Amino acid sequence: MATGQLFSRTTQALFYNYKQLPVQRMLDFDFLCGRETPSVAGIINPGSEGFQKLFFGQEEIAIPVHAAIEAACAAHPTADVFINFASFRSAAASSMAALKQPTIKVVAIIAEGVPESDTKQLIAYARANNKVVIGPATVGGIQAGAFKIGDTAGTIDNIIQCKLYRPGSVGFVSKSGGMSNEMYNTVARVTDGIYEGIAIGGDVFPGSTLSDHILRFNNIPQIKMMVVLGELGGRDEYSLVEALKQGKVNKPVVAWVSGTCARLFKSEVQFGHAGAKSGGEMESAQAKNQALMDAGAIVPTSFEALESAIKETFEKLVEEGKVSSIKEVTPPQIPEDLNSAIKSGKVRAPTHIISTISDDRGDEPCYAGVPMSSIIEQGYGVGDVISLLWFKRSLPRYCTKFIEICIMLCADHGPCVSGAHNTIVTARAGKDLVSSLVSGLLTIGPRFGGAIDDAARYFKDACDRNLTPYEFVEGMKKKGIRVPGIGHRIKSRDNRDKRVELLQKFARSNFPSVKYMEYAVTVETYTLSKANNLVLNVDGAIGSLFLDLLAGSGMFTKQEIDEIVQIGYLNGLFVLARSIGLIGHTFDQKRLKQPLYRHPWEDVLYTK
Ligand code: Q5B
Repeated sequence: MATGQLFSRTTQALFYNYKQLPVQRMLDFDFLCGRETPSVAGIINPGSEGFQKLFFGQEEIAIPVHAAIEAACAAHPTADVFINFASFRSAAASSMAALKQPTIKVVAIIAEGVPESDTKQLIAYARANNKVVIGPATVGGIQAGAFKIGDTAGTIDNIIQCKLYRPGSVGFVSKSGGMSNEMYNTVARVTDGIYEGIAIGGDVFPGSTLSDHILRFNNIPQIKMMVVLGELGGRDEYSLVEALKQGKVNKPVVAWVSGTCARLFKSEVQFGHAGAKSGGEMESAQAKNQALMDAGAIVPTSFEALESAIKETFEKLVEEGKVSSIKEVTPPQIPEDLNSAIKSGKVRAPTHIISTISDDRGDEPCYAGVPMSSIIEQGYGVGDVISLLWFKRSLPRYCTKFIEICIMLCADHGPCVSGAHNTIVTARAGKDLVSSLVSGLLTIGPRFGGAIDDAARYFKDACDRNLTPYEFVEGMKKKGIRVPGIGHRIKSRDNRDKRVELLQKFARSNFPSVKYMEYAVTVETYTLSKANNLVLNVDGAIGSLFLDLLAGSGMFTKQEIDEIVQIGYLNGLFVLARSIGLIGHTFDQKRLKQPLYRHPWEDVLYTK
């Protein structure tokens, strides 16, 4: 194991297996300590690359993300700490890969439950190559005012309370990460604070031992005394006993081995950590405390007395002039995250989007306030869903049935119409479903399926103004506008559009009034007097009938009807309906394995 200092104010780490919170906590600690560079140089997220945005104080920074350990080490050759947040299944392999990198000096393994045989191999490799493993099953460690591993020391509030943003004179090592938080607090209360604290982890075979760190602390001039918190089980504390006996430690060591209560139990007790079980007498807390005391450590009579033992030891050092007084600094305030500030009611922030038709935040999604379970249980149809999401209300059944009829009748009109043709050509060019679908949808407009809104606008205006069909059609002609919803390329007086007839039939028997549709029919009668193909087409039929639905259902105010017509909701019916057919044409072409479409030369008039 390396001797002396592991970390400094310029130490940088590579963080393996990205977890947002511990990385952000490291960066917040950096800011608190006034570090100039972030302590996380790079993130390794197996298989993905790029950048991860995080905060360094108030500033947002982009930390590089690497797909592999080797690439990360090559990109950040000065980052010598590897913080491994992999699961217990992959921690050993990734830790070994990191140890094998020449740039990595320290590997901290957070996972609990790493197989002991794997840990032993890591330990052997690290010792042979003069590297340090902290953990497994550790929260990590901290050098006050300089560098922190992951979640060590908990929240920013705790770090500030424990004065970990600036160095003190105490080196601390424990097995337990949870207890190290407690001890940082105790040490801060009765001394000038922590210089470095390490939790070695509670496994039977820790990557580095209590004595490894005590011997290292002994070589760090800024550390004036050491505190050790061991626990029952295992024999780790005895290597410290040996080091003390051999005179390898010349600074005061205050030690306590917890778990003295194990004797109160009749059978063997397993505490929280894998290694914390009362084995033979030698592994008991009492035996280890006694051995440490015999070897020269300052051992209190109970855990409660540990605080005063630390206090007395520190005060003695002060009296002896071995500790120089620390210059207190006020740490900067960490800007609070917007989300937590909003949650606690401290700030308000404007939203960027307003939405009124659906909400997925509760137990189940709601459409216009109607929960999904009601929609299914009460047998709603597509027409009901459309009325909730488009019109924000439940419409009477005859209205939603009419919407469904429109969808069914307009779902497809064969392969030769503009939309289907485009979709077929696109699908045959090898494009995907969405591309093929939208290429067909993009043909919808005033000449193809997209005249419903304009038909409704013009028929409404003319009918509301009581224009005769003659006044209306000739007035439009004067303006150079063809009446939307009138005329068809293949349908005529003698070859009526069945869809129009079906819609009219349904409306005549179900709608309270078909005033607008009847008006459109009188317009058709007039235009048919000019040419056979100037029939009321499907756009005109839907446009005029929807006016009747809006006006006759009693579900819409006059202003709402005007708004619906003015915004233009009704082409949506054709877009929605025809998507069904266009998707079908895409699948059809793919199923038939049709090759690239090329239009025949013979079908083009080449002219100058
Ligand atoms: N006049 C209709 O050309 C026509 C008038 C008008 C009032 C009008 C031509 C045309 C495309 C229409 C069409 C599709 C052939 C709607 C849909 C979905 C689809 C599609 C699919 C599916 C007319 C002669 C006289 C003149 C004009 C007057 C003309 N148009 N008056 N309103 N609209 N349009 N839309 O015969 O007094 O004599 O001077 O083809 O098909 O999109 O199946 O494909 O489901 O997929 O050359 O169904 O416009 O007429 O120009 O000689 O005019 O009629 O003012 O009056 P013509 P012209 P006057 S369904």
